[in-house]
Amino acid sequence: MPSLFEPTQAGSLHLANRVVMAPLTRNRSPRAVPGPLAVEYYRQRASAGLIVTEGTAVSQQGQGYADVPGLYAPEQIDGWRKVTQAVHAAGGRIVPQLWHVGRVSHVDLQAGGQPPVAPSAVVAKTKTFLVRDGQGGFAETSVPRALAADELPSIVDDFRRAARAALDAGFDGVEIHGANGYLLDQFLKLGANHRTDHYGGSIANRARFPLEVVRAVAAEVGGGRVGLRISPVTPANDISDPDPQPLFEHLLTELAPLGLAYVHVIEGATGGPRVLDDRPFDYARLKAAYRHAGGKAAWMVNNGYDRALGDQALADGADLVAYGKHFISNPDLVRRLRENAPLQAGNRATFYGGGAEGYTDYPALPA
Ligand code: 8OZ
Repeated sequence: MPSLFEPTQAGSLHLANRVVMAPLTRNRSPRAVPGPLAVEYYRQRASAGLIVTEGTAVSQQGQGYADVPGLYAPEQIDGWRKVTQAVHAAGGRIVPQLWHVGRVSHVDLQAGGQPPVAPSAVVAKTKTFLVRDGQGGFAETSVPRALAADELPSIVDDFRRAARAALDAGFDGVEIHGANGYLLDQFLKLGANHRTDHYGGSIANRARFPLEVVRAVAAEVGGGRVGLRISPVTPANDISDPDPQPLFEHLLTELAPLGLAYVHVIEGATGGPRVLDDRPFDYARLKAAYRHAGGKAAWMVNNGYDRALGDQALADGADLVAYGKHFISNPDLVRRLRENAPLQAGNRATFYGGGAEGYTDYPALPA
């Protein structure tokens, strides 16, 4: 039986173990530049088989929260280079999560106070987090404007350029954020996509823009360096679809020939229940459809995993297990899982924003 603590290959990525640090928004990058604290934070967690960074905006338009990092300006790339060097020096592997929030944003974060962009002008009933006059707080997302079809190539290009910038910054590859009700998920799902052009309506049309993004990024950096995160049924950020099973089977079937590094699947409600009675989904069937189409990417599972559930997932055929919140408060999570050592609890008050407290001050077990 495969072990969480054995090396494995995911596309072009050689990983020391199967424990992945999931992407975690931490809001500690003023001016979208990751600084010395981020270097320390990621270095401390380098024993993960793979680190997926916090969501990292591919453009200013893709920003939706205060103090989230980017990968579109030279000083951001320089900041990330110090992170990747520290993680590599500690023996780890790291990819950034490339992110465009779409409608989950606020006019205050957009150039010239413009509305955020989305497939359709439908507001998300969710909140974002802003800092105004040094004070952080939640705010309703702004009403978005619908993107014209001829604007989409420039967003595809933002993802492509951010992927190139990621390799320039020393990352081992990239993860594309296709989950949690952000831009790609907004195109996929009927709750946010009311378009009547060839980017809306049928499953093939709704998958068109996400597929264009993944194909462009794979063409830029090689499919074996690209992961895609999806969340077929999450209600996060007010997203919904009446029939996600054929939608995601189509998406992954189309992606099968690209030779991706991994497919990262959030099971159930992000950070919440793994099974939703009103939103059933057959993940094994999705994976079988992908494999049937020739897809060879590592299958990464996420949401609410502990040691026992992780062992079970590998026994059931998963290749990688992504742990989120546990990595916030346990920098040496791999060792703790291996030794069945107690896990430290995290302080929610310091999850989003702030400085070293609750970020780089969780201790590892003594050597
Ligand atoms: C928590 C807070 C803000 C953003 C996601 C990027 O859900 C996020 C996120 C999580 O994917």
